[in-house]
Amino acid sequence: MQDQLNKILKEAKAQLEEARTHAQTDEIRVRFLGKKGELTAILRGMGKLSPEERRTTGQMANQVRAQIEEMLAEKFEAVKAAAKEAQFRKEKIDVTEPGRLEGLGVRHPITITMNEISRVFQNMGYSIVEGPEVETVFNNFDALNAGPDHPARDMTDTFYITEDVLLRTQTSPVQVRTLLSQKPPIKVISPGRVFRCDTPDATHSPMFHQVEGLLVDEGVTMADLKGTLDSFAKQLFGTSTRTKFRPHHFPFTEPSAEMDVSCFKCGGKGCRVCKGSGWIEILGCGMVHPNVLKVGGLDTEKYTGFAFGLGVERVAMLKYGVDDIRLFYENDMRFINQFK
Ligand code: 2NL
Repeated sequence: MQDQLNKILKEAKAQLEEARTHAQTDEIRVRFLGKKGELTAILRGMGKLSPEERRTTGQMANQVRAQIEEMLAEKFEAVKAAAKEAQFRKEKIDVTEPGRLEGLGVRHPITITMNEISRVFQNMGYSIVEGPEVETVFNNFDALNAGPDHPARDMTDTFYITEDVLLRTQTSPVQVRTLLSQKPPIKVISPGRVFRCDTPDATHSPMFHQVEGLLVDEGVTMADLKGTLDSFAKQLFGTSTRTKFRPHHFPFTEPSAEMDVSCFKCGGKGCRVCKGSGWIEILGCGMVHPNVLKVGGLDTEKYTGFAFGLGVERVAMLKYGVDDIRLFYENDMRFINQFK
């Protein structure tokens, strides 16, 4: 029986050396010390022994049990530490590793151009005003002297939402709101999106951007308009830029004009950008029509003003040499990233 106990002790020791996990160790505990375990079986069989033998065997069995318990406790500690170590290894991170660089966005070329235009006018003392893209027919047409029969009001040119509500075709309705809510001197620009019922092609898009400007005060003349817009052209396209004004027609201004700038590419000699003429058409302008000033309740004998409007896409295409307006709306990063 004592041989058997020694064998059990040796066997338990051998098996525990092999054990690697908590589960394996616990299996060994059950195998040797459990109710159906080998040591328990021996203790049960001790009834047949003489009292003398029972004492010595009992003592030895208790020692073996204590030793196995001690080995088990050590092993449980060891596998616990090993498991912790393995988890640490798995979760280890290198805090010195450099971060992954997120791709930084860039400003859209239309935003860059609109900001440049706006900054020039802000430096001349103009305030920026904004308004809704969904407008009333009154603010977009009636107030701008484009009466019920004006061709621009046509269903085929304008996105109507209802009979009285539309997507603004220019940003002038923002300035109409300004005329209705502020007293002169008025000196504002209104950059923003506008909408026209056009089929897209290289030079047309149903949505594009505009910057309009309005100045109303006592004694404003065409000379103020010309001086302001000439200064604007020199700031945007370079100090050697010359301007010329050609008569034109808009319902909201009288007289009306279009302003050309000398070609910033060839300086006026004639090239591909200016189509050989040396001049590039850049904006529409004029003296605010008295009917428009009257919408703001102004005394047209006392107050006069000038206004202008330009297409941002057109300026951006000229400045950057982009030959198709649709490139601005595809958001292909290979295109957009070139304007950083
Ligand atoms: C163009 C021409 C223009 C205006 C816009 C305007 C606004 C008010 C009163 C009078 Cl509130 N006029 N705006 C004036 C002349 C021309 O835009 O070709 N835009 C792309």
